[in-house]
Amino acid sequence: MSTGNSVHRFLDTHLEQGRGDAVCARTADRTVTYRQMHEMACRAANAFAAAGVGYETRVALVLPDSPEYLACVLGLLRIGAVPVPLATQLTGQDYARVFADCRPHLAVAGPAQLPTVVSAVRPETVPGAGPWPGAVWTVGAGAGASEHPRLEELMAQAPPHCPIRPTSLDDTAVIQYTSGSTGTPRGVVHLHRGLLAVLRGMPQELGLTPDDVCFSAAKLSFGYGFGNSFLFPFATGAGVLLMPETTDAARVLHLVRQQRPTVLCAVPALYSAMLAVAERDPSLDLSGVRVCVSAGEPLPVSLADRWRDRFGMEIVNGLGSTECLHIFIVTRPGTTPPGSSGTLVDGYEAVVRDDDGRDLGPDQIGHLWVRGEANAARYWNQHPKTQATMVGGWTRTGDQVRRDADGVYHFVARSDDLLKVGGHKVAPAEIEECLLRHPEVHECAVVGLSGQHATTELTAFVRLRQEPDDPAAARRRLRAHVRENLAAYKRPRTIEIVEDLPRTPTGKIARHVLRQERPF
Ligand code: 3SK
Repeated sequence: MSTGNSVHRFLDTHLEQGRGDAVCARTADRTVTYRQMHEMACRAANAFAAAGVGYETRVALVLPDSPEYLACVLGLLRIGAVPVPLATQLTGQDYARVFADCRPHLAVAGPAQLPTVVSAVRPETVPGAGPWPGAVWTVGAGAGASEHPRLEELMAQAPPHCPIRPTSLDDTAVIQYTSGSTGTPRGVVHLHRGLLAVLRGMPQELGLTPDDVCFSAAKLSFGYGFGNSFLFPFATGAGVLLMPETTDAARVLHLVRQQRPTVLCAVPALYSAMLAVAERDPSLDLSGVRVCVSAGEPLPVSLADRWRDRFGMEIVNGLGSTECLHIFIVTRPGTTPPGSSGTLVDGYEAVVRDDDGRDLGPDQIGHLWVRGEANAARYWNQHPKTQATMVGGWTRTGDQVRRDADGVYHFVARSDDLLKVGGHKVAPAEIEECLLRHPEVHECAVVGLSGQHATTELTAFVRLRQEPDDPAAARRRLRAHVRENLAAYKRPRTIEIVEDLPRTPTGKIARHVLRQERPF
């Protein structure tokens, strides 16, 4: 046990080393120094402890990115508790499933998320819901907020100092939720040792210094954003710019121009949307940004080229996963070939294996396995899945790649049918199940097609029980159904009503046929 062996310790170190007045976090209208963040984290830690949060206690965070979010994460780590960051756009059913899985003692919900989170705790709104979390706190003021303790008030009443409770490197630090191939959310358990180990890689790769200001359009609830907006800047003593609002290209560009971050991290779909804005506004410049990072889904070469032509900057393209905590393979602009995924990040090893786990040679396509101290210890509550995925220190990434003779990796596809849309993992099976619950639907298949600017868009091919008199009206009914039952990022962009679905010789739906654009 030691008090010095995890990331939250960096906060105290910055103060001890005279960096208390440096900017830690800022938003469009607020600046928080490292000293202020230290006090906020201590107050949050004391408020959580007073509510019965202790070692290993899980606390769900359903919050927009904000200094309070970081204070919650740091406060929980300070007392040996476990933050469970969750996406803000899930449905009540989704939250109920995650709560039943990780049994958080408490949830802290943003004002916009509060009604949905509360619905997930009430059996009368979500059957089978509860009894976790035992209480829901909120921040700010929103609908129903008066019934729920407010984080700011609890922090204001709590003492401003809180000693770090010792934890071991092998204690659980954070549980990050990701969708599995069936759509069932899986908790990825990261240890304190992993949070430290990941710092050997991307911060050096990006050359981060205390003068940097990192801005991640990917949110803290996504492993990519958790590294970009928390682990990396905190470890370095850099600043972080946080955007509480829903990700939107115009807003991101506005903040970049107003706040002048030096590092910009986003998913390809957002780079594409930002380019569309920039193409309408020739005066738009991003001159303060020295490095742009893309991850979450493959970066189309044409998009990377257009970005370079417009802004004079190569996008650094990363391949990563929640299970490996962050990016493990990354491009080096000017060195790695265009369109490749790049080479290994420090601290990670990789092998390419066939279906039977045998190592493959150069240029052979196979499954990518990655090893590194940053890798997750296990899935929460899912021992068989852990055993299948994390074997002898190696993690199956679920990616199909080939490594060329120079050791450069080339991404081919996801090994299973999981799709990545705007940085989110999306399981077609979950969307299909939802559509199949509609009385008019006979069968359906959901695939990812390349949309505008070569990003992935969900398309549902639906065979109805009866030929509709008015296909447009039928599509509208299906749209309303998915809107009611699925989080926004899981809703198909296109619903095609078809007479039949193509099949393989064994009778399975031939998804590869559906993936060829507009086959009917
Ligand atoms: O690409 C991803 O899915 C990812 C997940 C977590 C952390 C970092 C990355 C790039």
